[in-house]
Order: sequence, then structure tokens, then C-alpha cells
Amino acid sequence: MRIGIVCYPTFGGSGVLATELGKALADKGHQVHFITYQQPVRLNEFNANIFYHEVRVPTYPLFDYPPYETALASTMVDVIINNKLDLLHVHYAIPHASAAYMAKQILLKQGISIPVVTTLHGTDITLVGRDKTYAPVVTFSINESDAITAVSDNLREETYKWFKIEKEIEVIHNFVDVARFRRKGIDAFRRVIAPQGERILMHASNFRKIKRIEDVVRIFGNVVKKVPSKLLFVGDGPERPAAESLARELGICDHIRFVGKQEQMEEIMAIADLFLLTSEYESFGLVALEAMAAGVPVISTNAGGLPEINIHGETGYMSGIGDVENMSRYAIDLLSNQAQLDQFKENAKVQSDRFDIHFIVPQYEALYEKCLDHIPVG
Ligand code: GMT
Repeated sequence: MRIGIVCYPTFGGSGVLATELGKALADKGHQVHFITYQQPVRLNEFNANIFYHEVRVPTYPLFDYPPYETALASTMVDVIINNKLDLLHVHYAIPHASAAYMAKQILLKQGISIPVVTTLHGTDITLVGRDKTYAPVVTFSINESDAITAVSDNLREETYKWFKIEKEIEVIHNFVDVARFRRKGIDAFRRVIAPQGERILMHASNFRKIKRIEDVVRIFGNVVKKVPSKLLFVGDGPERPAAESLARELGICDHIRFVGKQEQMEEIMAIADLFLLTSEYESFGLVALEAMAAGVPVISTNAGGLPEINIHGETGYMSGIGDVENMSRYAIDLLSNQAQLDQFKENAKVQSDRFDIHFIVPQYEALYEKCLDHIPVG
């Protein structure tokens, strides 16, 4: 198949998932065309089946807001025609689903019929999409997609709850390339972070409010009093200054490292003992799954789709949103009991196997086939 993939090229989970999906499809012999405004961060290796088309948004003094959606729809039309694409798969509804609808209508006028698959990822539904400024367009363009997928049961329910969706939403859970994440931590790297053999806790995200990273700092503040440990913050975003000043206030700065945005997550995850995800909402929590694949237990909230991946008392623990004391207790107990920690590490790996790339990517391929069967040849 010749597949167009539209996504955000950034470190966010939707872009990561879309890029990994495109790479996996290319490995299976499909021709994959990424259409984005920048090279996706995880698109970092050569593959003869992968093509990248940059969306250029020319500016003009009149434009306070350059019309990205128009540029995207036009680029979609151009790429679809010139590369004879069979199908367009857009990740994150805003504005990708409505741009795809526009492109589809333009192509229909030229006798070309292309199915559009929209994958909902989370905040496009639960946060941004629900805002009434966007909701009518989001509802319309989701309904106009030929197939709709959500990355968790929870996100599917949320979508039906907040939007008037007339079609079936199929759940295709996020995935991880287990083989890539299953590696031994580099000792030299571990020694740099934890020179005295301290435990290593980790959090990785875009540091937005929804992640509640101050809770991560507070949990670590409690843990470090009882267990010699270090905290690695991976990623960056608006809440970083607040986290830093809280760490200073609690007098734990020397034990915390902010390592910024990282591409090789598998290398970083491999040195961690425990992953903390304190979000107010996660449709899925791809980063937690990647941690599990690396054999790292997860202490998380029980928000959104997190209970679909983190098994309480087996792969980690879950608590209510903001329940710092409980999450701290769980972390201290687990890090103080080597046998239990080892068992949880194993359980985390076993659980991540259920979401391995080799099980999930065929689900997308089957959906594409189904869409192509239903579309009349133009
Ligand atoms: O987590 C974020 O804020 C980034 C966001 C995105 O769309 O890039 O992630 C969402 O999609 C991921 C991949 O499907 C999910 O694993 C995340 O849980 C989801 N984030 C939220 O729902 C907050």
C-alpha cells in the first residue's frame, strides 16, 4: 500500500506513535509518505520505503495567523496525486482531520477517492477538542473520516461522551517495539547519574500542566529521605521552572537532573529503577509503556487509560490524582525491597509484550484493507 501519514513531528506521544507506525509499515514493504511541517523526531534512519514531505506555510504581512490548515490540505492533495497514495492516516484530530476532509473533497472533484483514517490520541478530544471554539469542526471531521481509531478504551468512551459521533470508533492500543527497549543499561551512564549506586527514578513528558510534575518532585522529596536515590527528568516544557523552584525549596536540587529532550529513550529508560507518571489525564501513557518494555515498573495515577496498561500491584502501583503521599509510600516500599522490585521489573516486561509492535501494527493494516475495500475506485 501507499500510505500518507500526517502527524505532529514533535516529542509528543501522538507524533512518536505515528512515526513508529510509519517505520514499521515501511519495514513491512509499504510505501510511507510523512506529511508534516518538520522532520518527525523519531524519523532518524534511512529507509527506502519512507518519504518525507514538508508542509511549507508561506507568510504574508496580512496573516497574523498563517493558515497552516490550508497549506496542509494543499500539500496533502499534491502528495496524494503525485505519489498515487491509496490511503491517508491522520494522527491527532486538530487540525489534521479537517484538513484531510478538505483534501478529500478537492480530490473527489478530480475523480480521486481516498479513504481517511483518523486516530484520536488524547488531548485532541479531552482538552483542546472539547473547547467550543474547535468542537464543531472536530465533530464534523471525525464523523467524515472513513475510519476512526482511539488509542485506548477510555479515550473511545470519552469521545462518545463529549462529541456526537455517529460512527464506530475502533480501539487500537498504542504499541512499543519491545525488542528495541529490552536492553541492558550502560554502566558508565548509570555511574554518572548515580555514582554511589543510588536508585534512579525517572519522569519523561512535555512538562505541561496536565502532567503535574510538581507531584513528581514532591514524591521524590519523600523518597530521597528514605532511599538513596536520584531523579532524572527527561523532556522539557512550560512547567519546568516551577518544578525547579520547588526542588530548590525542598533542598533536593543536587539529586535531580534535567536532561532535556532525548531521542534515544531506550538507552535512558534502561538505567531507571522506577518510572513516575503523575498525570491528571493520559489517554494511554505511551511513555509508561516504553518504560515497562525496558523493565521499569511504573507508579502512576489511575487517570484515563493508565489502568489499561499499568497493573496495580504487579507492574507498579496506581493512586488517585494528586495523592502524593500514597505514591511516595508505594515508591519507598518498592525501592526498599529488592526481590519485589525484581519481580515487578519482570512483570512490567511481560505486560509490555502484550502491546508489542508485532501484534498491533497488523491491526492497522487490517483496518486499511477494510477501508480500501469500501472505497469505490475513482
Ligand atoms: O501527552 C501529551 O501531552 C502528548 C500527547 C500527544 O498527543 O502527543 O499524548 C497523547 O497521545 C499519546 C499517544 O497516543 C498518549 O500515550 C498520551 O497519553 C496522550 N496524552 C494525553 O492524553 C494527555
